[in-house]
Amino acid sequence: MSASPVIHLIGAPTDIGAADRGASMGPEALRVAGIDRALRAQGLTVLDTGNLIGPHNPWQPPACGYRHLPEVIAWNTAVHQAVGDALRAQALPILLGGDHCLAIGSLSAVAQHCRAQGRKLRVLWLDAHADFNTHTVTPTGNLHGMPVACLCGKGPQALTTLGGPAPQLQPSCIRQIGIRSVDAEEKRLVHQAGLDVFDMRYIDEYGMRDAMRRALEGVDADTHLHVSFDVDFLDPDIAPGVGTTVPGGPTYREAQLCMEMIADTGLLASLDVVELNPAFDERNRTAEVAVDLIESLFGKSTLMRR
Ligand code: HAR
Ligand code: MN
Ligand code: MN
Ligand code: MN
Repeated sequence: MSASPVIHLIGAPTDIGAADRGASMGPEALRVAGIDRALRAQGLTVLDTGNLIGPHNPWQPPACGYRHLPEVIAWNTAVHQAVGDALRAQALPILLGGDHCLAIGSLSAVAQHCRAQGRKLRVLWLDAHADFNTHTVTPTGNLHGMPVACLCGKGPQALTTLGGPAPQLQPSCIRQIGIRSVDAEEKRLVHQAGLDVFDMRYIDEYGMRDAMRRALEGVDADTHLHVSFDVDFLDPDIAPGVGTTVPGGPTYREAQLCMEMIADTGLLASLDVVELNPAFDERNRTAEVAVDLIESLFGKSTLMRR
């Protein structure tokens, strides 16, 4: 990443892969909470590219283990294109979701870009969930529970090959942080893939600092760092505005430290902000917390750096 890239905000107003309606309002809630102003206050140049367009949510039951697969493919194709365009323009894309299925589109573009540039990739997946279900084991058919599996090559071909031949990601480049809700069969698949998971048990025992130090181990100037920030990563006490709250998540301070330690690397090169659901929020406070945390992710610190 060059010294101070232009940031492209890319709105993807859809809840096509989610269990609840409402994440489609996420991009606007983040704008209302002042995401562009907050980033500009850090001295960054921000271009809001507006919202992508895609199919409406038909709200149908799963078919062959997937809900809304054709629509999920359409949205992810649009996201893949937009994120790829931003990266080719040497901008830093921030995907404003939308539900987490959209990470298939963004990370397939990031992975493809890294392959083309010969850069290493490290993905930090901040989430309460592992998102490693497949159509045979998913309890719901919701594709927001499947993006990591799809990116690792397990999923419908139209999604696994969005950035070229599958898989888009090697499990070895992924670090999951904050995990505390994994389905029984999904757990088996996570172990099988050998994902590196810093779950809440780990954070309780060793602290966020140690988790992040280890999650960032081995990144260097040749590393593209991607953060996929599922807002349900945060404890529901500070972030009620998501569809699938899970108690026992990181506190405000733990989440700040997580973001600050990522900022300290200076390597952040792309970001997803997903699963924010204003229909469940209280006076937009979850969006405001998300914007606070994003400020830290881009280097805001309370005091001068030591
Ligand atoms: N594991 C459950 C399922 O697959 C719930 C997944 C919820 N996912 C998100 N994104 N909210 O992390 O249906
Ligand atoms: Mn998720
Ligand atoms: Mn989640
Ligand atoms: Mn492409």
